[in-house]
Amino acid sequence: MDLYTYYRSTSSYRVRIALGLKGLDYQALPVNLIANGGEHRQAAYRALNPQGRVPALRTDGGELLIQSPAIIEYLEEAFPNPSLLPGDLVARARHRQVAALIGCDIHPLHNVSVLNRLRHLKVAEEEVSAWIAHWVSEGFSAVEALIGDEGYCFGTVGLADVYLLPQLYAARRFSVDLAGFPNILRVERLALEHPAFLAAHPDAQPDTPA
Ligand SMILES: N[C@@H](CCC(=O)N[C@@H](CS)C(=O)NCC(=O)O)C(=O)O
Repeated sequence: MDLYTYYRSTSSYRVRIALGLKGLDYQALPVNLIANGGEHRQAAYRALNPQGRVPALRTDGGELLIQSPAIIEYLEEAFPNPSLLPGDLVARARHRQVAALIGCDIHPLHNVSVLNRLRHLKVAEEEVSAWIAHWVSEGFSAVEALIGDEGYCFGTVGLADVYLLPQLYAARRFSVDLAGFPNILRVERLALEHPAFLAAHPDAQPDTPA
């Protein structure tokens, strides 16, 4: 499989973790979101992905898939073992609610194009930072209450953790105060010792700046 990815893209990071947890090999094809106005905006990439965002995954069958939730679900269904979800239906829904909270209600509000839109509207840089901190803190308050108090988000590693670690990376990058989130920080400490999370980390990618 080929993964169109950018080292510090949180959506790409999710897919890299999912691939790692499932022990799947892939070739990383970096797409630089910053250089030359963004390679993701150029015609060659848009011909592959009409939305012009990362990640995108080319399956072994040659199909091009976009949107990290769809890609992760594809991986889960195509390669069910090890699973990212527990067997119990309610427990599965608990993983998915954290994934949706992060993927739908936090990350889109600090995506590159959204922040650039704020800047285009002449919002001052400190207000942009306050905007990011507001949405991350509000979302993390809910995640903190939803996840358990030992182990990964819900005990053993799973889908919720696949979404949480990249969001934490982004929160740190934007200097969001995380002191009020002890459960979230516990999960981070555990995951940052797990080989699949380490291999997927933005600091360990082929396109990570030296
Ligand atoms: N919902 C999409 C979001 C994809 C997305 O927004 N990716 C970001 C990087 S994390 C991107 O390509 N941004 C480019 C831009 O906004 O111009 C997913 O989960 O795959």
